[in-house]
Amino acid sequence: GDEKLAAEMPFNETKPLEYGDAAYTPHAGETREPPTPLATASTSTETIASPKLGDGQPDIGDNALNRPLDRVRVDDSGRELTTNQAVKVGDNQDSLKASLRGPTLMEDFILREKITHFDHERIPERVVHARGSAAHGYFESYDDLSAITRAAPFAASGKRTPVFVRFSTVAGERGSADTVRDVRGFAVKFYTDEGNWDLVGNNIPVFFIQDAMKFPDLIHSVKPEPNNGMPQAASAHDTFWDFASLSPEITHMLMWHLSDRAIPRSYRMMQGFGVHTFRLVNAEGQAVFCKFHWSPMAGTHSLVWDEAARLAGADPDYHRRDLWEAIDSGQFPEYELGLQIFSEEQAAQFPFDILDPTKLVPEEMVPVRPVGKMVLDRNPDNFFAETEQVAFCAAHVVPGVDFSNDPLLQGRLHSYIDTQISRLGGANFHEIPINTPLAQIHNNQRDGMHRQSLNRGRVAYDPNSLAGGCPFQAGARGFVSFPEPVNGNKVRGKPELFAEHYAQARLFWISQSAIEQQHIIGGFRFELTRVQSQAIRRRMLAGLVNVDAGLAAAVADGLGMEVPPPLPRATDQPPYDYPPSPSLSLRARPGHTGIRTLRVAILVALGVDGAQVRQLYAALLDDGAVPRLLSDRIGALATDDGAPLDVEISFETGPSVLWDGVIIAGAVPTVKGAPSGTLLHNDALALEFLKLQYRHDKPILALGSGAELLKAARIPRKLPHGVPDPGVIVAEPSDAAEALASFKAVLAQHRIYARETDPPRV
Ligand code: HDE
Repeated sequence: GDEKLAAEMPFNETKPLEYGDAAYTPHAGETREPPTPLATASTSTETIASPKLGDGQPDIGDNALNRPLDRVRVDDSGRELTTNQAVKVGDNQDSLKASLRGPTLMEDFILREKITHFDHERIPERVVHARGSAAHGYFESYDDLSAITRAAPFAASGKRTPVFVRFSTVAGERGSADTVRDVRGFAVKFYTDEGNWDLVGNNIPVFFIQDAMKFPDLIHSVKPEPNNGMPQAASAHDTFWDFASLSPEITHMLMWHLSDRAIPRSYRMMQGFGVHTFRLVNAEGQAVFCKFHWSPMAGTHSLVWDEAARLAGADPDYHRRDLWEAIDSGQFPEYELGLQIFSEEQAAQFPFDILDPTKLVPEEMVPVRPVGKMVLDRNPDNFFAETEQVAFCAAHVVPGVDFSNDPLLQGRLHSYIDTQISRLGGANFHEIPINTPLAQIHNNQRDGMHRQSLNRGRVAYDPNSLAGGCPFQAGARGFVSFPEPVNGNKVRGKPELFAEHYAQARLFWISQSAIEQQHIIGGFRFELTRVQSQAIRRRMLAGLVNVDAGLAAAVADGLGMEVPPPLPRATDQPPYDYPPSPSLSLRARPGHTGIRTLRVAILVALGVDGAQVRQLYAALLDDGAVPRLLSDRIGALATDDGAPLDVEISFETGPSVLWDGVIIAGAVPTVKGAPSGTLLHNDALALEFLKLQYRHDKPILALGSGAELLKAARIPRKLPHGVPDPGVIVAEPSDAAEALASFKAVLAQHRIYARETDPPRV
């Protein structure tokens, strides 16, 4: 079967065997015409002469750009080494020399080609969002939404559209750590039947500034300071907070940025937002306003700050690895797309301006309607070719989606294409395979750096008669901008409601649980402690007074400062008094995936109860969790029942922060040479492991003599206010099954925040 098929197919064609249809084709209710297969394409190019002298249209049976990525996949297995001209290379170890000890010859084109290519391997990194990780998948519409929008992905219930999604941090350079405090990018490229639509969003629904004019200043302030290049991937420095304290419009965003939203547990466990108000337009030209929301099926979960900081050292690729491994193991990340839809008339009633990207539309004012789900089911083949070269552009929309006049969005419409031209080396970046639409491209654009398509015929202009007028204008089938009436004087300025900067910051604050509020206070304390200028700290505190007096007092206390008088407000209008919005708390979305993909360390040592460990391990695997055996060193570990355990990871390579929970296995002191009783209690790494599991609010299960290790690590069994800690579970080996069930229930909740004290007890 497969072997025969492989032998008959052109070499690169064997790649889809790895992925099957998933290589590019969505199924289940898909309505897209698949691109012309390679075979037909090559016949049509060979047999149909180019109609050079214009008796009709050039045959464009296949657009070379529109085939699936298979056409550029390369697999070296079983092949001989060649140069880039496909000349076979006999010796890849030695350069060509004039005698063995003589100088290298200029003639050595093989050496020169290899080194030259190497010299040019890097391209400029993205000026923001340089660090990212991506995956392929599909979007599936729940319903036919054609009454609301003619956008192709929503044309039918069950319709699937392929997507490529890139998650990112904003401030850090390409090699920076994943777990830093930052906004996360959430950029989705839909390869729709009607061209590419890029929904280039973030994991926070509001932004730092209100106008594109300020973006370079914002970014210059948060990036490493230009004199010494420090700090990397961090907002905790004077220039950022200087800018922030002088830009009160930033206040709402800061509340999110200092919250646990900025340290997600996983890209699979954070929301995404289109941020700006967009328009959806149906085939009759009727428009509504829309805000886009992505919500993860795995729930919204975050790290705690001390853990995030340690993770940056323990595994700088933490989020990249997490995404890759989840997809690799078949636990596909899923997100539901929701729309908040409202009319011009509704918008006019809101106490904020819908064109202001520092404001959100509370779900209590406009509910979120779930309209489809996105599944990420395939890792990229090649990080550079796909994740690095993918070019998202906020201006890439398809018929049915349109912009609003949000002045931040308007600036973005220019920026993205412009930046790709320098980053990807020219105007033909749309021909790079990952950027190429699946729909056909036909226009009179020609030439430029690295042009790949072989546009046929002598006509590259419009109007023409020599090519029968092709390509034709599509008229109403094409993109038609919503005919919004515009009237007024040219001005530089802002609408009045833009001047109110605190009401929604307060809305966010009062909608958080007590522990979330504590974390925000901790975030401000950390960042402002790093700030050296007293004046900046004071200005920031003065702004916070306008959000909440208690917040300002708590942060001031952390900095050993007095609360200053409030910053003067920019408008005389009294701020709108929003009721709390429970959906703004991370706890609003616990998720429905149980303990799937969560990583559980099982601590073992010589003398451990082997049979019990094997049972625990199997039970966790069954539930889709990722159990691993940990000890002071790896390798075979003798057990009482004769069958050795295979210890997979040591404390030094698998420190506590890499695990979502821990099980301490009990001892059965019948193994020859094993210490009797407590295992690992002399190992400071094991004790530290437990302390950090506790400090980072993770569940701990101790079986049998494992309880002794808890004691040695001084782990309290009770919460600060005296009730038993549901996440410190101690049981006799005979009750292991019941204890494991309690452990799993707590693990599915991720953290026992009620443990936290300031400073920490453990
Ligand atoms: Fe971006 N942004 N941005 N941004 N942005 C870029 O484009 C820009 C903004 C976002 O994974 C750049 O290809 C301006 C808001 C994401 O490749 C650049 C302004 C939101 C990504 C750029 C904004 C975003 C980018 C850098 C204010 C959330 C990464 C490299 C007017 C809605 C996409 C590139 C990826 C990337 C400009 C504000 C999201 C320079 C001028 C608001 C997720 O074009």
